[in-house]
Amino acid sequence: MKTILLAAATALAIPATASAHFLLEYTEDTMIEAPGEVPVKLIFWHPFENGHVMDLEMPQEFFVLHNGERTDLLGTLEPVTFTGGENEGAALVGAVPVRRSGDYVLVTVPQPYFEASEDLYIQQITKAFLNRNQLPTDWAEPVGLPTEIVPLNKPYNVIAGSTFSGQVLRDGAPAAGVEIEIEYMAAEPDMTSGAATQPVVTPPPGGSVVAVTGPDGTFTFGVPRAGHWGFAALGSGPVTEHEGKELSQDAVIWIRAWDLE
Ligand SMILES: [Cu+2]
Repeated sequence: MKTILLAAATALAIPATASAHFLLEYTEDTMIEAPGEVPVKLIFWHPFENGHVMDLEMPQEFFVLHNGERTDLLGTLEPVTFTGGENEGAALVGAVPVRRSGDYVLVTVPQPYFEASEDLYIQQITKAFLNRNQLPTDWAEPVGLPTEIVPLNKPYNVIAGSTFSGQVLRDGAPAAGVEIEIEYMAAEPDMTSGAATQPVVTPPPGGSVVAVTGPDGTFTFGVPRAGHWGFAALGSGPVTEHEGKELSQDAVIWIRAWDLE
C-alpha cells in the first residue's frame, strides 16, 4: 500500500512535459537560390500544437559557420513579437549573409530561460542548416558546442518516408541514454505578419514523440512527412545548474524533409 502511494506521489511530481519546448531558427527556405541576406526568426515556442510562446531574450551567441569559418550575427538581431495560437511573445529577427555556394550552419546559444512551472532553467543550444547550390561543406562536422546533435543524414534534403539519424555529443563525446523529443513544425512562422500559420496537423495522442540514444549516442527517426522537423536532446549538456537551480541544457537540431514528386 505504502509503495503504491509513493508511486502515485512520484508520478504526480513529474513535471508536465507533455508539450515540448523548441527554440526555432526559422527561415522560409533552406535551399537558398539567390545570394543575399536571408531573414531568420528565433522563436521559443511549441510549434507542433501551435501552443505557448515563451519570451526570448537576446542570446549569448548567434553565429553562422560556412567553410568552417564563423561569422558572428548577434548584431543583426532585432526584437519582434510573435503571435502563436495561445499568446504573443518576444522573439528576434536576424539576417544570414548567404553568398558563396555551400552549407550555412546557424547556431544559437540562448540565455537560460526560467520555467516557473518546473522551477528550472532551460537552455536549448540550437542548430539549423541552409545550403546554396547543392555544395555540401559543413553539415556533417561538429561545431564544437558544449552539446549538439550531429546529423548523420544531410539535414536539408531528407526524403519524407525515409529516416533521419543523429548523434548526440556532450563535450564532444557520444552521449548515451539521452531522451530526444521530436517535434513537427505543424504551424510555421509567417515572416511578414509575425503570426503563426494555421497548423496543418495536430500532434498524436500520448504526449511528446520520443526516442532515446543508444550506447554510441545515436538515434534514428522515420520521417513521415515533408516539412521542418525538430529534435531536442534533453539535458544532454555538461552544465546542470544555473543560479542555484536545475538547468536543462539541451541540444536542438532542425531538419527539412521533402516529398518526392
Ligand atoms: Cu513547453
